[in-house]
Amino acid sequence: MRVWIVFVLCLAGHAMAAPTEEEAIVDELVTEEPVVEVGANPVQIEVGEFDEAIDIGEEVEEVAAEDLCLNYHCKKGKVCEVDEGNTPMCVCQDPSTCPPAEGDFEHVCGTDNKTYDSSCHFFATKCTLEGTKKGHKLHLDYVGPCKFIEPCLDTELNEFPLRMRDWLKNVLVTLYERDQDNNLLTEKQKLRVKKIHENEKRLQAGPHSLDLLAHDFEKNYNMYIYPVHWQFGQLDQHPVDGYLTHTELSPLRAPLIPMEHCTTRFFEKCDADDDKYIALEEWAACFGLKEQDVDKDLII
Ligand SMILES: [Ca+2]
Ligand SMILES: [Ca+2]
Repeated sequence: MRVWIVFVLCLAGHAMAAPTEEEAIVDELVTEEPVVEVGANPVQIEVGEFDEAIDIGEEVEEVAAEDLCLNYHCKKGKVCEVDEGNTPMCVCQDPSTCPPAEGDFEHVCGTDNKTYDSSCHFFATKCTLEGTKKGHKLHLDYVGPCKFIEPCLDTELNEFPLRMRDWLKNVLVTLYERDQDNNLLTEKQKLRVKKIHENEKRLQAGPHSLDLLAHDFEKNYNMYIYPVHWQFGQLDQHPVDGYLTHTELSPLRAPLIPMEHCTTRFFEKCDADDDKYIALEEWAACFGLKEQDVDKDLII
């Protein structure tokens, strides 16, 4: 997952707008559900054995607590702690324990329009608001300090999918061309992209007028079907359920917003039924695919 995101964003820098942020930030954006890994082996402590040597006992318990937390993953904003019964659990991280940001590039802007030092600070703060209305509404909006983002005009909004579709296709083709040793794509994915790559009618990557992009979409519509599905599959990971949450969309959305001022409006519009999830059907429609071309089996 991480490899493609970093790569895709590198391309985003070239194809869609200005250079992008460090990969570390993007990695942070991928939220993991809490999972206890199979095979975690809790260390049993006989407290009585250390009654007479309290100092040593504390040390041993500390080590044991670390061990118990070793394979216990918490989602962003939480850290593992061991309770009195030696059970590891996820608790909210104190934002002050986050590593200090090394520069502006680590800052993130929340949907509350506040700049947070880093995504760690953001998620730790969000965790402390869990269960409240404010916490429920708070999301990481974009990478970088909060800034004025010009309103997206209707005409600009219509142009956005034209460029985004072309960009997705080019990202895939570039991944394919560079994939000799890296395994950036699976064999099944390669087979799909091979067809696009070998198609002589393919519009080569580069700056194209909107008219040309629109014309190409009409003429070579079939070439765009797979890239749109591919992108959905890359994002639909936590969990894989055919719906994108705000968090799942973040790795694509958050770095794009400061460069593309229509990003927010575009993805808001994608959620046509306004249930806060973008279903595959909604996603495909958003990119102009016909209903009959939406195919879950293309997510490979
Ligand atoms: Ca999902
Ligand atoms: Ca929806």
